[in-house]
Amino acid sequence: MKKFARTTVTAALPYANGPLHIGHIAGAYLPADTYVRYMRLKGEDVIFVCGSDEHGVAITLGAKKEGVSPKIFVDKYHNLMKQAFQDFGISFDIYSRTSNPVHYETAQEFFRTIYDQGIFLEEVSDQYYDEQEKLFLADRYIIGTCPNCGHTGAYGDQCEKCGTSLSPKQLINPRSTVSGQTPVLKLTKHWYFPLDKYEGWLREWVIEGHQDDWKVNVYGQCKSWIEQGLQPRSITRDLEWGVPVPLSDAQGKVLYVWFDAPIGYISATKELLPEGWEKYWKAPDTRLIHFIGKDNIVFHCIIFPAILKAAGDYILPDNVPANEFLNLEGDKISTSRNHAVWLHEYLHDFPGRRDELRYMLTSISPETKDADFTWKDYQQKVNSELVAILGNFVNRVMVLSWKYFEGKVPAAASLDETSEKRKSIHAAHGKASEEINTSIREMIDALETFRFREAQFQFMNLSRVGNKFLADTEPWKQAKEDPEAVAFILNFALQVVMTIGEAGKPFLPDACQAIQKQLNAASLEQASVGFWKDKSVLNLLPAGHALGQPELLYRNVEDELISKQMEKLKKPEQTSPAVVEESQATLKPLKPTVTIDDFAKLDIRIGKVLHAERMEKSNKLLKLTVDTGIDQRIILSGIAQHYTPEEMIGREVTLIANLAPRKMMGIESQGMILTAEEPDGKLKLLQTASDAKAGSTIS
Ligand code: B3M
Ligand code: ZN
Repeated sequence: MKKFARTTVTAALPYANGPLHIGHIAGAYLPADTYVRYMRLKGEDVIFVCGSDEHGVAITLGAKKEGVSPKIFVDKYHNLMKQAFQDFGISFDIYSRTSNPVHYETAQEFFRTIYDQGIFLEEVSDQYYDEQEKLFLADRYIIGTCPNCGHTGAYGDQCEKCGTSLSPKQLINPRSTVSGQTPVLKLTKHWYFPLDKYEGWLREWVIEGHQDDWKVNVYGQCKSWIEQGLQPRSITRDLEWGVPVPLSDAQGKVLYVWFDAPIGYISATKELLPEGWEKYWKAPDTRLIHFIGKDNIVFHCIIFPAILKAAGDYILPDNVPANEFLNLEGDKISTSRNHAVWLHEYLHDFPGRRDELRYMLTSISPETKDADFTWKDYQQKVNSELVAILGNFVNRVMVLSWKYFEGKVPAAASLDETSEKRKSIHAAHGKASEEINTSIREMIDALETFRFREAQFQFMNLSRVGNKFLADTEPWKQAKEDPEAVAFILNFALQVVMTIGEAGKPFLPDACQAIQKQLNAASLEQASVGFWKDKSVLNLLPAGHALGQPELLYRNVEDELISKQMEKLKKPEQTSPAVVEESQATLKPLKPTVTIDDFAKLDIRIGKVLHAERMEKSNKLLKLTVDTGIDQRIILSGIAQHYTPEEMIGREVTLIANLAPRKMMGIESQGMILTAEEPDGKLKLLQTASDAKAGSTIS
C-alpha cells in the first residue's frame, strides 16, 4: 500500500436549507469524525474540513418559500447547523461556508484555469423559461413526468423515484415549480464540461484502479455510470444567487452548484491554513478521503475528480467511503413531513447524552445497505449495551478497587499457582488478555478500512471480556482468603479500564473522558498514545496510583423518554423550523366577545395535585385528586399524552372549580384543569404564580 504523509478528510457540505437530522449524521459526519479522531490518536497529520453549501436551487427555492433573501436564509441555517455540529462534538478543523469571499475567488479561479486551457464547450441553446417569473428553469425549478418510470414529480436534474439523472428537456409535460406555468423555450448561452472526453481516463482510474479498495456500493455505482456513457455537463446557470461566472460575456450567469460546492473543500482548507493549504490538496503524498451519502457518489467519484484533473496539479480522492441511507421507524426520513430526528432537538431533549446517539448511529451505520433507526432500538442499545456492558464493567472495577484497596491501584503481585483457584485465575487472565488483544487488532483493522460498525463492536468486546473476566475470577469471593489474588485481578481489570478509556476515544469521546477522570489518569494520557501503534492492552497504571471517584458512565433510557420521542414523530407539524409556517396557519380564530360578568361567573382557582393515575382503557385521561383549598376532589383531565402521573403529583394547577360535574368512563369529574393548547395540539399546564397557595382564586 502506498505510504502517505498526511490526510485530508472532507465531509459533504450540507445544504444550508434546513436543520441537520440523524440521516445526515449517520451518512457522513459521524463516520468521518470517528475516522479523524482515530487518525489524530495515531499521531497522523490530518485535517478535517467541511462547511455549508449555500448555493443552488435548494437554497433559492427555500428562501422564496420562507419569503426572505437567499443570504438571510443561508445565514439562518448555516448558524443552526454549525452550532448543532459543535454541540454534538463533530471535531471539524474548520466549518466554513460557500458564501465566503475566499470561496468565490477559489471557485472562479478553478473556472478560469480550465477555461483558459480551452477545455469548456460554449453553447447557445434553447432552454425552458418561465415567462411569468422571468426565470430559466434548470434543476429543481422544473418538474414533470419521468420518461423512465412515469413518476409525475420528477425534477429537471433527477427523478427521485427511480434515481435516473435527467435534463429538463427529457421531462414529459414540464411545469415551472415556481409558478406552475408551462414553460416556453428561449435561447441562452452556457458552458459545458466535456465529461465524455475523460471517459478513458475514468475507466482506468476508477474501474481498473479502485476495484479492490473502494466499497462495493460506491464502485458499482461508478462503474455503471461510466459504462452508460458520459456526456458534456453544463456547469453554469442563469441565476442571481451563486458564484458569478468570471467572464465578461456572462452577465447574470453563475456557476452550477455542483461545480462550486466540492471546490468548497479547498476554499475551507485555504481559510484554515492560508499559508499551508496547498500541500493538503496538491502534494502527491497526501491522501484525500471524501465522506458522503450515496446520493453524492457520482459527483465525488466522477465529476469532481475530472474537474480536479482538468485544473491540473491536484490530488484525487484515494477513497470515498459513501454510506447508504438511514430510515426512521421503517419509513424514509422526510423534511417536508417532519419525519425526522433533528440533531438540535435531540441535543435539547437528551442533555449530556450525545455519546448515546453516536453509539446508536455507529452500531446501525448504513455502511453496506440502508438501515433503520427506531427509538426502541436506541433504548435497547443504551440500556443493554452501554449501561449493562461498558458502564457496568467500568463501575464494578472502580467500586471493587475502592472497596478492597481504598481507591489505590493494587500491585500486581506475581501470583504463583499454588491453588486451583489461582490456576484458574491465571487461565482467565491469559484468555482475557488474548481476547482483548485480538479485539484491539480487529478494531484497528476495521477503522483503517472504514468499517466503523465492526470497529465499535470490537471496542465493546473489551468490556464484554472484562465482565467475563470478573465473573470467572470472582474477586469478591477471594477477598478474605487471598487478597493477593484480588490485587492481581483488579490490577489487570484496572489496566483494561484504562485501555477502554483509550480505545473508545474515536467512538465515545465523552465516556472516555469520564473514564480517564475516574482513573485520575490525565497525567498518563501521553503514554497511552503508543496504544494505537502497539495494539495491545495497556499496562500503564502504576501500583499505588490514586484513583478518582467511581461515577456511572451511563444511565438507563426510561420508557418515558422514548415514548415522548415516538409521540413527536406522530405529530408531523410539531417542531421543525421547516414547517413553522404551516403551524402558524393552524392558530385558532378569536372567539366571540364576552362581558366581564360572563367572565366573573367562572370560579378559577389554584389547586394542588395530591394523587394522579392513568385512567384504565383511556390513553387520554389522567385521574387527578386535587386539593382546591376548600375540598379535595377528583378531576379527570385529558393530558395523559402530555404529562405522566409522576409529573403531576405535587404540582400546582389552575382549575375551574364551579364547572358542572361530568361523568366520563364511569367516573365523575368535578372541575377542569386549565391548559394551553399549542397550534400543534400539544397541551401545556398553565403555570401558576410560584407562591400562590392552593385555594387562591384567579380574577
Ligand atoms: N450539498 C448535497 C447534499 O447535501 C450537497 C453536497 C455537496 S458536497 C460538495 O446532499
Ligand atoms: Zn423515474
